[in-house]
Amino acid sequence: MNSTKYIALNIPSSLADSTVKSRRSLWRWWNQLSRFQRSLFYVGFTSILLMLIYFWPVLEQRRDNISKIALESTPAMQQLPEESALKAAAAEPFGANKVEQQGEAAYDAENEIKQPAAANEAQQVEEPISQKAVRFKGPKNERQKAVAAAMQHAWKGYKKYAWGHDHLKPLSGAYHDWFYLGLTIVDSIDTLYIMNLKKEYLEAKDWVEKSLRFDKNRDVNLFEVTIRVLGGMLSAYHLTGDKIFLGKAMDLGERLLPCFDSPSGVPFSDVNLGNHKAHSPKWSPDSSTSEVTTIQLEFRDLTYSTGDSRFEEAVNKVSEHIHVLPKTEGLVPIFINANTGQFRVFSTITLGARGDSYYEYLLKQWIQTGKKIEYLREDYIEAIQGVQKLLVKRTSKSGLLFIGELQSGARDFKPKMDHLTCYLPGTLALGVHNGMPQDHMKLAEDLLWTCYQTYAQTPTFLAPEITYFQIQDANAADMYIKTNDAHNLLRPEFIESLWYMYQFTGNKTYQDWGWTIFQAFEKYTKVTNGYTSINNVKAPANVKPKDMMESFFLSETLKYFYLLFSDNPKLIDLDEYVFNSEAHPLPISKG
Ligand code: DMJ
Repeated sequence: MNSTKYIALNIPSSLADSTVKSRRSLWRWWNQLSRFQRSLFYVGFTSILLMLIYFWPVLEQRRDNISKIALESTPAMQQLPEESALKAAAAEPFGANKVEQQGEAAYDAENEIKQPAAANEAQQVEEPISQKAVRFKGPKNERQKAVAAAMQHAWKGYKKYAWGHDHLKPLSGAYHDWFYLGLTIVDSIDTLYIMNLKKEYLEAKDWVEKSLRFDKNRDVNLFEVTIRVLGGMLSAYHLTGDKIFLGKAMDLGERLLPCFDSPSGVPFSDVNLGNHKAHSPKWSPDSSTSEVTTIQLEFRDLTYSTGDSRFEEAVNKVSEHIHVLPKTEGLVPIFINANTGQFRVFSTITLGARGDSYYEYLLKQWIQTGKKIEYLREDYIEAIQGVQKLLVKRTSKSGLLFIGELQSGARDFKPKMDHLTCYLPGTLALGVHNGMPQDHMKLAEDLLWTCYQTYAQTPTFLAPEITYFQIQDANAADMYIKTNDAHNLLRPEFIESLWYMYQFTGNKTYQDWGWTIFQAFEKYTKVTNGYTSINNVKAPANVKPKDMMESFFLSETLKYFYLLFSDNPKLIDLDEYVFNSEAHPLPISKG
């Protein structure tokens, strides 16, 4: 039998009485009003009702905005993006709401392949006129597919064990932080986009949007953060057209500016992003020469992109200052003091660590600014002459050309070459393409061959960090590797040079060299959860993994492999873009 149960409530009679009483008194009050008074009431009530209906959408909008601002000012968590949302977004074509610019769209147009029409014209109108998305269609051949798969493998391990941190430690399944800025993500974004890895790209973008914060009480290195983070954000902005990246670049640029408040204008090496205090490195009163001269492309691009002239002014001042300092045949010592603005006497001259990208950015700044700043061209030409005169030597046995170092204030020559120096053939080829002296190409080809030998002559087919060359004994081997220099950090410089040389010569041998080296990376550095630096390229049976995957492996090494293996010579057009020192492409000024 159904039975309904009730609970008895005893309402105090005083309360019940008072409710009834107040209703009655309201009715009595209404009845006592005159007809005129009641009409006035009706008019007032109806007007309020009409106003409410009219202004309701405005009130709603304001309420939305307030909650949005509140959300934005809530500290973001290191969160992984929603899988389902990302999958749905990844199904959309890149740049569907943007105007195509070049990249593969231009290549397909030349080759009469039809592109789907750009969708959603209404949204196109809202895009800034100067900013168009470049569209990439993904790997086209087996080698490119293998590189894209390597990128996905590296990304997967990073996502699983180091998400939001700077670097992955792939063996221990842990992470490493340096600046606490998610370096691997910000460095990878344009590579993911160029490879058309949509899901991964959207994961990265989502993290940047929700979790990348610069208001941290942390010291960072101006150069490293500029080439990796500022460069990464700017190139992502230029390729995708997404203003999220520009907003981040502006915020960061502002926080880096205090570095330039030194007595000489030469920047201090470090700055606290939270309290904006800049200072020299803890271990020395000096900044590295390559560091203070390898920030110009990025800061200038920030000015071009925002219209705020402070960024370009700061770095122009540095370049102009260094231009007038005394040098050795155009070559610079590797340390400079931010207070005095002078080079450290007796410091080494090298195209390797701490010197390398000074020479690279002389040329690239000249290209970026539309070949208008004459002193940059002159300084570059003088420096390459200085390299040929003072640093280039050949081995006794096979005549291999290499670039050594001058130590003790340009007095002692050391037949030692860092792998970092192998960026030079690419830069020389880029220079010749832009009208620099033709004999630079011969130097580029000879040095490229030697760099290739630093790979080919090890049993792993991977180059060591540093190689020594034999210049006194014609019977001894051309090169030797000291035990402490036998590590390989997954660096990009040689692959970078192969790409430039292939771009400007069309010689497919360079692709084949690259492919052999890519396979060596696969064999000796690939592990279950990513790729690892190794300690010994001389011991194939035990390469001694270092348990570290640097962000430049994804930003540079894999990107240059992918570009090198492309069938499309204009996948990224070197007449439109100049690559920064971390492989982030930035537009060349046409103004
Ligand atoms: C990168 O961070 C940059 O290429 C830098 O200019 C030099 N070293 C590493 C890669 O080897």
